[in-house]
Amino acid sequence: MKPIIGIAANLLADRHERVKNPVKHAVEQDYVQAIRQAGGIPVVIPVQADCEAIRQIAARVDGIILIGGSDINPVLYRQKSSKTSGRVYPLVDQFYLDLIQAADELQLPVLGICKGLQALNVAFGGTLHQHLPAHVQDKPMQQATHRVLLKEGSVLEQAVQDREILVNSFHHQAIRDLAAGFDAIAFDPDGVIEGIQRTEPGSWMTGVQWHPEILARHRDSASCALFRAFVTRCAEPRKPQQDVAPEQQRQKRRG
Ligand SMILES: [Mn+2]
Repeated sequence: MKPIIGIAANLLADRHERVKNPVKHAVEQDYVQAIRQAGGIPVVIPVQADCEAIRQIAARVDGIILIGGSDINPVLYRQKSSKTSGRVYPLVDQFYLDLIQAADELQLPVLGICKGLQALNVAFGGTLHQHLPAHVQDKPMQQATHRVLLKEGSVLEQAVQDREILVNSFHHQAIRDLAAGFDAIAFDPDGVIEGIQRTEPGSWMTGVQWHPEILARHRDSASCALFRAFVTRCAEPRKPQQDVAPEQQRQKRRG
């Protein structure tokens, strides 16, 4: 059986919508395609606020992708908003954080892309640079222009079998303080963190600051390898949750 991969949606207001509700729960086609190409079955998870519902959804998928989107509300990493910060969507931010918490409890693999990487860092106590202007390339998004060095032995290095790759770059924020329990595994030549992975045994949470889903559409081998590594991990059986199960059983008996 192929693993089912939940893709967290963004909220999008459709300016051309004249009749129906203009607010859409949106996922770019490239994420859907990249998962299918890598051997997974994509499902879109709409933005929602009910933690328990999010937990139940997480329990029914084999992995989660957190996709690119708007800036994360700086309040969530204990900073005031600077003038260069973009528009924030607190409902989407909380949805990402709730999904990460559920994934952590269920030992569900998570791939965080761009905002997804930033959300992983913030969820575990890290902070962000609110504006790093040099990381938005002029070239089209499908063009890899940005040199990134990969840490030896990391998830990324093992997936792509190389210490250095070329990626695209479309972010104006980046990790400042790395969250505890995470390793920085990819850097640009100036030392900006471009990739992270969680160090906790049994957990697979990896984030990249670039957009591999766009490069994967153009058959970029490193990007395809990253999605394959994630989907392959999602297909593996997870350890049974010995410490959670008895409490759930008690609740069942009570209820
Ligand atoms: Mn970059």
